[in-house]
Amino acid sequence: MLRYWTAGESHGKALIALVDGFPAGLTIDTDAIDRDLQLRQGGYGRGGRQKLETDTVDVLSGVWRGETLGSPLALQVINRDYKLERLRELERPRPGHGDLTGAIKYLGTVRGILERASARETAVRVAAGSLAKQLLQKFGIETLGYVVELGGIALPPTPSTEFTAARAQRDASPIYSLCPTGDPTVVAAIDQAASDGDTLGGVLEVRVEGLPFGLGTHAQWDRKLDGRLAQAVMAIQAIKGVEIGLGFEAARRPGSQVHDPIHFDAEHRDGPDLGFVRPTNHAGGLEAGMTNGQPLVIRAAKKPISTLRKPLASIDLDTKSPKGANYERSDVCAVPAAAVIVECVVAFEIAAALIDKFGGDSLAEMQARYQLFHDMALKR
Ligand code: EPS
Repeated sequence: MLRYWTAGESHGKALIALVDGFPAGLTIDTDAIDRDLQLRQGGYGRGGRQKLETDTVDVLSGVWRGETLGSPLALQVINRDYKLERLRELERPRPGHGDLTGAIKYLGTVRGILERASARETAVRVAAGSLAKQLLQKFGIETLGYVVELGGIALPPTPSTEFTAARAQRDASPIYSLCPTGDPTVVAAIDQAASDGDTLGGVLEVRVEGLPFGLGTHAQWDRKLDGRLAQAVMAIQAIKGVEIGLGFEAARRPGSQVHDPIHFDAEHRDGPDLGFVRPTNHAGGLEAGMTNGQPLVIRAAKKPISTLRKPLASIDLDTKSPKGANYERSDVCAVPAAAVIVECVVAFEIAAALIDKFGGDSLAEMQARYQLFHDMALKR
């Protein structure tokens, strides 16, 4: 069973991800993890913090001579802007952040809540997910997250771009979209929001290719892969909605316009769909909580960051009198970063499902069992 937890405050000494159940025998490429960490720090609309930080991963345990041992991996990202002990308390909670609710729930300070609620914690979720991506690549599974809408402006992905080219296009876009013609309009909208003291949200899409049949199961609710993915994505800071395939649009169409017909094409026998080709992929690669040989397509809605330079109405927690919410240094827009984060948490859940199906002690055993299943499935 592959799982992880994180620890750390936004301005504490470091962030840690403890990854448990990762198979032995994978040579870790820490440079590739660092590239994802840098991508998470980027994207147009980021604030001053990212100029202070240069996020890199330090693998503290679970490896010998660069290879995983099957024992827990502790992944660390240092906070250069460590200043937690010197930071002041906030008296005027920010609407939309955890400030008010957390301070009441824990009968404590706003600072004690916001430091952990901050999306800075996603740095180590990216480290864990980026590691998971390296396992997926051993099985020919590739993942890509990109922005499809920002500040209400649609950014339809350029159709049918091959995966490596699409990744290069995403990385070259200032807002991590696959729609170069839309980027300048969105950049201007972010500039406008910045000068208005406002913030912007958006929609992220993640596509996963090369998935075999049968990750996840129909047999029990908490092992359905769609449910696990939704939980992982929804648990990212500021995410307010998740949809798979057609998502909410499926509710508006008759069944004949929703479900993906099944054909057979012997020429496709070598592909992940084993020749069971589907002319459409409205299901987004999942049927009954299991992968169906099609690419996975999942989207997430991210609300605008709740720290506004032009503050929203709030109160002073001590006097209860009306006051504008506190302003803390923040970002105008972290939607591009969220594309990387959603990609990484999705990759982690898929790696967990892959281990559920093919075992998790060692990479070599997983690969042998994967091949055995593939050969048996071809006889079905
Ligand atoms: C973040 C670092 C934070 C914020 C942002 C995410 O830096 P600081 O608060 O020191 O400026 O930019 O935090 C939030 C969006 C939030 O809700 O708290 C990061 O590294 O991603």
